[in-house]
Amino acid sequence: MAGRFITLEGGEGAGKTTQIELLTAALRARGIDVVTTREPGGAPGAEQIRTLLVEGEPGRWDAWTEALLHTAARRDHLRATVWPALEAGRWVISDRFYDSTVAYQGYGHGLGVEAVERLQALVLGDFAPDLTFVLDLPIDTGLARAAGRGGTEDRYERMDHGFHQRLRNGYLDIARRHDHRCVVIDAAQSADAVHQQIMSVVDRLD
Ligand code: Z5A
Repeated sequence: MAGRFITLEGGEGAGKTTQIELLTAALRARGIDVVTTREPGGAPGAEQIRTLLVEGEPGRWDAWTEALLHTAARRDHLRATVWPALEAGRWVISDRFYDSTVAYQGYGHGLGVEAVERLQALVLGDFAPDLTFVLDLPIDTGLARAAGRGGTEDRYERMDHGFHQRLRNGYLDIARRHDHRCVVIDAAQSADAVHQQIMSVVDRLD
């Protein structure tokens, strides 16, 4: 069976990690060879860049520097992890991909969708996920969930409310513009209900 590339997207605390665990277990139970990965990160070089991005003061990078760092990490992630796995016929499930750059840096930080999409096309060509789940939920619910996580990777959580509102609207806009591959899921439901919806879409993949 040919490899598939599935991405999960959403704002803070949307439940991506939780859903990736459930989806991976369900696919493996069907005998599918699955690789799970994440952005920023997912390869040794990209993980080093991740540290620069998720720790420290919210204003430590300007929007373009941040977009370039995320895109550099993505190039390394694709080259070292995603493309070899897909070529080997494996399924790859990634916690975030380029829609995150469009949403966070394009909408959230105001670089604009067109500029960020041009950057992605320059670096990645026409490579795209087969299927993208956009986990959507009210901002305060997501931030409360993410706050429970603790740790030092809280740089984005500490950005202002307006940023998170632009982010949520941005994701819904991305899903509308790319409705051939994006499916919006109400992530305020129970984890099990979200999983059932995700599986019903995955079952329709040809
Ligand atoms: N970023 C960017 O700006 N540009 C880019 O191009 C890329 C990323 C690729 C790191 O991402 C940051 O980088 C990210 C965007 C930016 N912003 N931040 N922060 P990340 O994916 O590592 O960070 P995150 O989005 O904050 O992940 P997270 O907090 O781990 O959230 P999650 O994976 O979506 O959720 P979770 O860990 O599955 O769940 C969070 C908590 O909620 C946890 O306690 C769960 O048990 C609970 N949970 C999960 N589902 C439910 C349901 N359904 N009901 C109730 N509780 C739930």
